[in-house]
Amino acid sequence: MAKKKSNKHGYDAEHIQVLEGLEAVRRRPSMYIGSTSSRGLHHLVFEVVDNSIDEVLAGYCKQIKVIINEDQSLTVTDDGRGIPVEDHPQEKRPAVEVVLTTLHSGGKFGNDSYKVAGGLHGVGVSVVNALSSWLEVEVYRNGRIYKQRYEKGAKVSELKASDSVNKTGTRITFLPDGEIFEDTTFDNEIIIQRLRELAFLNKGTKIVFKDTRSGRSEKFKYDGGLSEYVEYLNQGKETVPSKPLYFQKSVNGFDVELALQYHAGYAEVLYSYANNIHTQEGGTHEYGFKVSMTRLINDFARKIGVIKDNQGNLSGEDIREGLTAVLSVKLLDPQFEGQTKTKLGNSEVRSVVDNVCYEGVEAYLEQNPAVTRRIIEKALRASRAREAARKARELTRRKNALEISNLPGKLADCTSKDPGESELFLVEGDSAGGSAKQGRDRHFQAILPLRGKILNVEKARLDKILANEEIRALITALGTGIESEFDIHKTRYQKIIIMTDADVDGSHIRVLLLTFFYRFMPQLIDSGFIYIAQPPLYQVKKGKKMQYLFREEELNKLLNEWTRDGGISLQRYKGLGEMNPDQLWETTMNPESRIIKRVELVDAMKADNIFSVLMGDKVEPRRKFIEDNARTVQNLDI
Ligand code: 0RA
Repeated sequence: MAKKKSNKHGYDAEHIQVLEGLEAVRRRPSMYIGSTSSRGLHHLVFEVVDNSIDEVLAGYCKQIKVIINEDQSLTVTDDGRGIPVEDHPQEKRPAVEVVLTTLHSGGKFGNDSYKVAGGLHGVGVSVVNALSSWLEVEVYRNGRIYKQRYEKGAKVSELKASDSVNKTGTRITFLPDGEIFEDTTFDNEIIIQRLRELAFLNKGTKIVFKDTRSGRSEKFKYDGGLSEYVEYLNQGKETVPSKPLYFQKSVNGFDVELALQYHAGYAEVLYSYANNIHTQEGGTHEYGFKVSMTRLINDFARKIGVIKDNQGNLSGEDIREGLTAVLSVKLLDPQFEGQTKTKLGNSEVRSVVDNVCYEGVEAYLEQNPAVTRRIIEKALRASRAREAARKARELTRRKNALEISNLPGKLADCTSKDPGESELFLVEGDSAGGSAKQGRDRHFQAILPLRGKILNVEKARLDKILANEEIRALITALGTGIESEFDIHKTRYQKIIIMTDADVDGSHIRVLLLTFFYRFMPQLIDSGFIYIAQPPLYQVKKGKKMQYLFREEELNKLLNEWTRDGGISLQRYKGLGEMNPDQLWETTMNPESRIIKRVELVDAMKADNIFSVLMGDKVEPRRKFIEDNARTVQNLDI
């Protein structure tokens, strides 16, 4: 104390310095917490919580409680060691006071455990103190409760020991300063989301949330850690394998934790963290994981002969399609780089993650050949689809795609070049296509036969639709281009008529085509250019009399009328192919006698929905749909 003389106001030089430090925080808060908007406000919460998480990482804290109080203040309680209350050796005042009033003082205590630090976090609780109207700290330590109060960062009471207590920990309550923040109301969702994430990232830690304003409370505790995180991200999806793969290993002072699981969809979800900070920009740990997975799956695919010697590798993207993975590393001195300081820079981390991932996943795959096959086959499908989609895009982008010379070979075009009178029939099957070509009026009717089974049991997806040869022929025949390049003025036909059989395959093709139009060329539907042909279900003959029936209920009526005289012949058309060219013309194509149904947007939306059921992840709804519709296919109104 001899060196530091108190001045007449009772402050020593050091105290003034401290206040100047926190005064700087109050003058330019955004420098320390990014902004004074809601984001900045919640940074205060996370700063305090992160300090408790540091106690978790040091191995001393099992439970954290976050409570929003009725007066809009917020309390964070932990059962860690408690902020030291002993006098700080250099500063000669309680360490807790130093922590709360000195910028970046946390590190001064030099404990060598992992710390949440990086981005905007890690500025220290003193910043929270500086930006609060008031802050109260309670420390449970040495069997006593210690309390102190601050206002706008300055202490208004000395640290006092009070009652005895049989626990350790820290409780910090603060009220954000209304002079600093645009709005001081805490948002439940923002806080809950981060607390849940922290609970996943620090397995076994119990994190409790309570909002006394609304009464809402939540409890997060995940003994499975990242494994439960991946299950959470994949909930409701079909997954392979049924439990996520999970690995945790400490190597050379790094802690690596990894969980992964495939799902039946196509999205890649990869969350990576370093010291509990979400590394949105990735970095060395993420890179190590990706490289490792790509090498491993390719090695395996070659080993089991799915990729041959003369074939190229699967790409990382293909391998990660439908993969959900969470990767978390903890290390002593994380370097954060990049635009938003969320890219891990430590180069040593790459090979450590690579090794942990390779060894762990390899061992699993070796013991589970069936799962391995499914994963590799999924990657192969992704690879084929990606390649086909690329070709399809190239094809539809080609400038001269409109020129007749580039029209698909299967198209029997009409001679008219006036879109207003031109019709394009999309006909299921080559045999019906042949009849339609013979039966049509070639002046204004064009025929594009579509192979019966456009849809196979494989899951169709958007790029798969685009990769389909028949669909590509259709795009070229229409001449409009697709998606952003779509131009309705370029359509070569203003009537596009879907002509399919009245059975399950026919309805599948109809659903696929309508889904395609709905997703890629909705303007055609809006403009009323899409139609569905209505071929007859029966031909009824008696002597010289003949009639086609288009609806099931017409049959009984007609039979009742005609049977009285006897000698009736009845033909049921199961497919378009059963009609000769003249019959097809007369019943289904001749504008004078045919019935065609204009497709409304709602029809297409229904189809799109059915498409999702048919092609979606879940087997059960798909089976149900097919069973239901196999029986009542005539009533299918799309
Ligand atoms: C400095 C040193 C030690 C613990 C803490 C700070 C600490 C800070 C916070 C903030 C919220 N909860 C906290 N818990 C602990 C180490 C203490 C020791 O060595 O005993």
